[in-house]
Amino acid sequence: MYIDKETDNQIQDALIPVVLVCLRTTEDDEEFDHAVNELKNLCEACDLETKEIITQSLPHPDNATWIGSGKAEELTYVIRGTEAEYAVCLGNLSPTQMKNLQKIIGIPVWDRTNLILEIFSRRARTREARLQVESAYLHYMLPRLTGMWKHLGRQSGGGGSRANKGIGEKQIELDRRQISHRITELKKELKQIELTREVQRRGRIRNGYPLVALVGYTNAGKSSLMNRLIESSVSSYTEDSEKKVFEKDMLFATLDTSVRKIAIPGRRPFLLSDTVGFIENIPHDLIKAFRSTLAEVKYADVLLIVMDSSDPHYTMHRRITEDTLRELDVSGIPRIYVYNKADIRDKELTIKNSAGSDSIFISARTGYGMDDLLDALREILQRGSRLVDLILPYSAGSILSRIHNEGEVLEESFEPEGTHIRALCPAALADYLGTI
Ligand SMILES: Nc1nc2c(ncn2[C@@H]2O[C@H](COP(=O)(O)OP(=O)(O)OP(=O)(O)O)[C@@H](O)[C@H]2O)c(=O)[nH]1
Ligand SMILES: [Mg+2]
Repeated sequence: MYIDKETDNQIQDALIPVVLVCLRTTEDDEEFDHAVNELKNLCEACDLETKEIITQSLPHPDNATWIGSGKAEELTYVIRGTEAEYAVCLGNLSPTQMKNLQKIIGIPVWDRTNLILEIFSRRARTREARLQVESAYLHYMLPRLTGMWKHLGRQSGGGGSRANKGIGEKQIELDRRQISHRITELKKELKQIELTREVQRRGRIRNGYPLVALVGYTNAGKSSLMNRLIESSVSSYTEDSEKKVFEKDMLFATLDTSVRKIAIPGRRPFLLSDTVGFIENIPHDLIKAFRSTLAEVKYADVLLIVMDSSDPHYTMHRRITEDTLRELDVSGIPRIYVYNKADIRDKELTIKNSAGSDSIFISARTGYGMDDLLDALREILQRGSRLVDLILPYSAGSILSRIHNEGEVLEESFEPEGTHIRALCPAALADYLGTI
């Protein structure tokens, strides 16, 4: 459920006991174990304590109750024994399955989408992220309103008489209208925010910095890599280089897009964006809601696909990341595959990166492989760049700073006639310098 500030505080005080209900439709043990483990981690990220895991193997989910009515009865005993307050399901349930299962077991049922929405609603910090999550949550709620007002009938003592049923239905209709109205409002407000972002983005393009985007599975170490690069950055180049981003061993630590300027001595400055992590079967409404946040990725010059190379499932994570990128329609952007956490994978760090490869092993924690990564980045950004060698009069300060911003300065000396500069510049800048 979407939780407001007040409830959020109450929940954070204590862990809530839950039972995981895992429907197994796959033969593959490893795939299933990975999914169950991930569900447990998602619960943890939401302050829910797993008391018991119930598994049901079926070729297809049961239309009425998702796990079948026999298993649902069995679940009620487990719930009684564990005092679980929620049943968290591995999978997504239809509104009917959710309603029926809830009726049998007598406690609220959360499916995976619900759980992810809950985490997102707690983590969202910026106005945009909050509105996006609210919009995704309302879309999720709309078809699930039926049955929510049953208690109205019961409270007025009618026990299902026609008149009392009417109260609930009227309330649902009212809610539905209110929710639809709110969705329209949110859409408008988000559109406005998106326009502002677009203006900021264009401003950045005018500044000429290349944009590098960090993408990858949640918890791979994207924010840690960003912080490591911020640390190596020269703070005098930019005020916001000190602003580190939030990193934590937790699924979906990052929800908001942050962009920082990275200016490492001897290298061409670039903008780096950190974005929300991906996960398998990410709820569709959520992808839709976060599309504008992820638009940053669309405008990137290079994508750094970050993976936790110490996780046995990193190839699966890479596939999921690539599938999500395909959905975002960013197939033409050059990529570097960044195998992070090399310090766990190989404690001695004997892995060597080969020059020219698009797969780089690094450790955001120890700093291992950072130069190799920056070299790989330089190589991609230099494609199409040209060497410019000229003397600029001292009055041309703005052109000089443009070369510093957009190009990579190889040599700079101060002569009586002006600044002698040798730099690798992107084609557009080199063309412009040719005309002055
Ligand atoms: N040992 C080790 N741990 C790392 C490394 N990089 C990141 N971590 C840890 O991995 C956890 C997740 O790191 P984050 O940087 O928050 O991961 P993220 O990809 O930004 O995750 P989301 O924002 O949730 O998508 C944190 O506990 C980090 O300290 C590394 O190179 N080595
Ligand atoms: Mg992060």
